[in-house]
Amino acid sequence: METSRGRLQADWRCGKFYARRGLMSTYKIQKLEYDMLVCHVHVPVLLYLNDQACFCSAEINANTQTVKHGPSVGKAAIGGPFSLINHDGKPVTEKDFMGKWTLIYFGFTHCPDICPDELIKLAAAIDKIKEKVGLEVVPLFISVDPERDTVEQVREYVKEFHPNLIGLTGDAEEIRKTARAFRVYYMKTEEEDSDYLVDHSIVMYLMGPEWEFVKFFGKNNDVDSLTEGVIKEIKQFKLKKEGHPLGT
Ligand SMILES: [Cu+2]
Repeated sequence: METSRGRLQADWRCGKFYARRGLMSTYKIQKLEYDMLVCHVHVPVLLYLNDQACFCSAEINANTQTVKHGPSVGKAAIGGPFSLINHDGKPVTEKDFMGKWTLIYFGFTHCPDICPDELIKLAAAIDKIKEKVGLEVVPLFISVDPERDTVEQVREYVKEFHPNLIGLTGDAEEIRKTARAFRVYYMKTEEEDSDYLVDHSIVMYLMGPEWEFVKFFGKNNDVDSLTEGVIKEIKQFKLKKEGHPLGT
C-alpha cells in the first residue's frame, strides 16, 4: 500500500473542499492491507506507542485481525475524563456528555481530505439514526492540532458539517492527554512554517450514556454500516442494561 504526503494547502469555498498538492514524497508501509488508517501515514489505532508511530509490519499484521473484528480491546482501556474547550469557548468535560450517546471523531481542521470525508459521513449517520430510531446521538469532533485549531477556527469548521456537531480544542497538554486516553495516535509532520499536516488515527468512538466506550468504527464503514452499527449497539445496550429494546 502506498500513500503520499507533502505540502498541502486547502480551503473551504461554498462548502466544497479544494486541496492543492505541492512537492510530494511517497513511501510504503508493507503488508498493511487494512483500511482503518490514519491520514497521510498509515498506522492502526491500536499502535499508540508513547507518541511515536511504530511501523513494524509484523505488529501491524497481528493487530489488523483484532481491529477488523471489532472492539476486542479492553473496554475500560478506551476513553476517560478530559477537560477541553468547546467551539463557543466554554470549558467542557466528559460530564457534559453524561446521559447521552456520543460519536467522537479526532482530526484537524486543516486536513485536506480524510477528516472532511469522515465528518460528512458522521453527520449523515447522525441524521439517519435520528430518522430511523428517533435517537439523537451527539456528534463530537476533537482537534489534534491545538496549535492552529483555535476556538474560532473550530467554530467555523464544525458549521460546515452538522448543526449539532460540537468541536473541541484545548491546550497541547490536554489534547495529548485526551488523545492518549482514546489511544489516538497523532503526530505533526515536518513542514515549513505553519504549513504542516497532522498524521492521525482515523476512528470514531461510540460512547454510552455514562461515558463508557461501547464500540469503534473505522474508515471502512460507510454511512449505512455506521448507522446500522450504532443502532445495533444502542439496542443491545438498552436490552442488556435497561431490560427493554430501543424505542419501547
Ligand atoms: Cu485528517
